[in-house]
Amino acid sequence: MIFDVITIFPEFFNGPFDYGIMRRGRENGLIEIRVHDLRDFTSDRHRTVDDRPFGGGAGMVMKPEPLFRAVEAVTNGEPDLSVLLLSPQGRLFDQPTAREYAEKPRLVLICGRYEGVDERVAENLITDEVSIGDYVLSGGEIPAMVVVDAVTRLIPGALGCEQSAERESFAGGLLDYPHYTRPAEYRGLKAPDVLMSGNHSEIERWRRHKAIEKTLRRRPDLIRGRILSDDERREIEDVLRTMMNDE
Ligand code: 4HQ
Repeated sequence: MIFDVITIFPEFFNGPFDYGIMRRGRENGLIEIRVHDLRDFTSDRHRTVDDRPFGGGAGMVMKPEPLFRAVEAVTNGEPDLSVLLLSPQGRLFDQPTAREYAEKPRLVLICGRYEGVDERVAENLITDEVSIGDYVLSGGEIPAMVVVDAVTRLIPGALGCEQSAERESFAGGLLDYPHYTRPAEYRGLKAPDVLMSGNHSEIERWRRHKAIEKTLRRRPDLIRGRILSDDERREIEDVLRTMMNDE
């Protein structure tokens, strides 16, 4: 998978991809991250990428010409490419979206700054406008890194065989179960006995119970938004019953 990142701060990307799964993915040739300086696609002496908004108001807007030229240059006219714009106005980036992107051979990511890009870019150059969450950041660079990271770990071979990309939170649409390691008791705080029992089906049941319980408490929206099988419905009722009895 090739990631083309277009930014006015290319140095921002020195470092974050040099560790762990992303470093290994780059070394193995599973991914390649190409960072492009938007100012290289300007044609004036000052390498201008922004201008004042039509209609007035605060802040600056990213000019269309450098963005169009940058995308055309890095994609070389290759058709059917996904060109992502990171912006709080975008569709929320979630695990299903990451899975969809992991199937593609190439992704172009445009990092906005200032008040954002000229709407003609959003409407005619970009294929997907993507938000990483409902908060305001100073630019699209960190969101682009988030997308590259989440997509990379879903590319077959990117994780060690001992790990599973989708065992973690959200894979089954639930939060992760709680994890414990040695010592079995620390400052009087005990790890659950069941995890030391060696009974693997009991451990499975306990973990699933805890994952459902944590999801019901913290992110009931994840459960409400799901189609449930009869088995899942029974399981959730079971967890709710134990929660009621314990409180
Ligand atoms: N920004 N998810 C404003 C974001 C953002 C987000 C990026 C700040 C774009 C113009 N991007 N610039 N949240 O807050 O993706």
